[in-house]
Amino acid sequence: MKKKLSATSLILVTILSSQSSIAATPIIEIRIRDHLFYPAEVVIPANTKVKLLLINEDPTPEEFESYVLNREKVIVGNGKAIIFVGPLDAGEYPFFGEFNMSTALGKIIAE
Ligand SMILES: [Cu+2]
Repeated sequence: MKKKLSATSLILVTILSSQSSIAATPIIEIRIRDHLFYPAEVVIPANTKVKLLLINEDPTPEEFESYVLNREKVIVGNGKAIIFVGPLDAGEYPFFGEFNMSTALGKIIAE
């Protein structure tokens, strides 16, 4: 006869499996300096949710924006911001700094 999991062990399994998925989110650091992104090209694993940590080293604010990623977020001068992207299909996803569109250009490459 199939043994039923007790309520406690079921909860335990759920917590453990959620713990492992939270811990596995890769963090990618992108710095803004002199109205440029460093790195400007970010390679991430496809089909994986990642956390972008944007660090603005300029004293002026910048707005991280991407139409294809459907993301838009202001990073204050000398501030930080977090943006989650993905899971993405393999491909290229351009982003830009709306306050400095002629220089602040980058892309995420999911492979
Ligand atoms: Cu915008």
